Amino acid sequence: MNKPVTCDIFCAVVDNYGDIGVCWRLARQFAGEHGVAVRLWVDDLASFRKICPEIDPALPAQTVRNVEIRPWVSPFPQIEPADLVIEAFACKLPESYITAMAHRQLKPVWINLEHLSAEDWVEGCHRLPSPHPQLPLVKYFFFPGFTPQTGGLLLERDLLARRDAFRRDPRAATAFWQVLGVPPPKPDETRVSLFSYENSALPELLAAWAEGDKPVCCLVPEGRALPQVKRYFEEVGRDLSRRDSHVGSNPGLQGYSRGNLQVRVLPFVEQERYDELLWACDINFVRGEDSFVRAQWAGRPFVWHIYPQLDGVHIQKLRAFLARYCAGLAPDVAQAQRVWWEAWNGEAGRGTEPKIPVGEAWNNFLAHRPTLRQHAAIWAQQLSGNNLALNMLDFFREVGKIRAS
Ligand code: TRH
Repeated sequence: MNKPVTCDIFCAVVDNYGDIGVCWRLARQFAGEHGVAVRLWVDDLASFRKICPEIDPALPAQTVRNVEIRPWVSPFPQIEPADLVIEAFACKLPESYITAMAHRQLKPVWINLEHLSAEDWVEGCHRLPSPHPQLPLVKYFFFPGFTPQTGGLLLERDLLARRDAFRRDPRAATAFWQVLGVPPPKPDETRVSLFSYENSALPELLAAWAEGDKPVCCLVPEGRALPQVKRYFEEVGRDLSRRDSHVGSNPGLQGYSRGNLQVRVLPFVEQERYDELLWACDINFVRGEDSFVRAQWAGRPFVWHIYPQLDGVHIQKLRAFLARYCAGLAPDVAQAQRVWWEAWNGEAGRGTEPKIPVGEAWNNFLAHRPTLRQHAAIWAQQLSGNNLALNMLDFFREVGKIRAS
């Protein structure tokens, strides 16, 4: 079989939106670009609805963008397994489904899609087989990543062309801001989108923006960083929400201001629209996994708030990415990038970089904006040659040949 005709993707939502964000993107790409009949099994349709408002969590089955969406319930229904089975982030398939896979005459290609990491060991583990201890089945580990020896990154066929068309046409951004109810940027303003977890560096950064000599407009999607933003403005005592509550076409939009800082609270937008926000901003703050990748496709300077892990291993992952990302940069630019990213991730002064105040780290980073912008565009272009969905389909073909021989 050259191409899978059917594909089951299993997604357990551990927390936040990254698990479903990645699975939904992959499902849409297989269905829309490769004509695969995809069933997406999700254990939390309410979280799914946040990034795709068309989802009705009450339905036992629904088709959205050519993907069949099914709630992952227990007991799991008796169904014929697909040609390609994707277990996202080791979410553990239902036992009855695994048994049914073993009963298929031509066994499905079973892939465990792993989390993204820039660490070196990923290359050695990508595509490794793990035979089932009892059943005639093999599960393969598939690692996304940043080098040709990894599975690459999720990238829609037309994304970069759509991004460039959006940027070429000034009316596109104007229309986008209008729909969100946000005024277009002032000429000397820095416009940032801020999607992060709770972050101890945030109040200091807001203060630096407010006290800075150039206007900053910060767009904060509803979510985990927002209570901290609100607290900051409560403490400094300026809430714009009452006098500024009827902005553009989005009457509920909240805003705050102090000094040179304007903050606008954005509703969580549909996943496809989130890209436009990244394209339209000068600098993007992103987090987790999927928004981190999308900021790279946006080809603009960005800042990553990595998903914090209790044992601190996330810092190794952060540094592994920084090492790759900064490789082509002049030493002073690389240092400004590293110091600022470490400060944003609560690591100021703990690594090899000097400890400096958050505002200073930001200003040094900002001072290199033209170079970082150029670098971000080149980086996106370089990464775009290694496409995760295409690699998975190639892998299916290769494993298929082994199964048939
Ligand atoms: O939400 P995240 O923090 O998700 C994850 C999960 O916590 C997961 O368990 C963890 O393993 C992983 O991080 C590392 O961040 P992420 O990955 O960026 O996912 C957010 C998704 O939400 C992404 O698909 C973009 C989408 N999104 C929208 O659709 N609209 C929006 O307005 C915004 C801000 C985001």
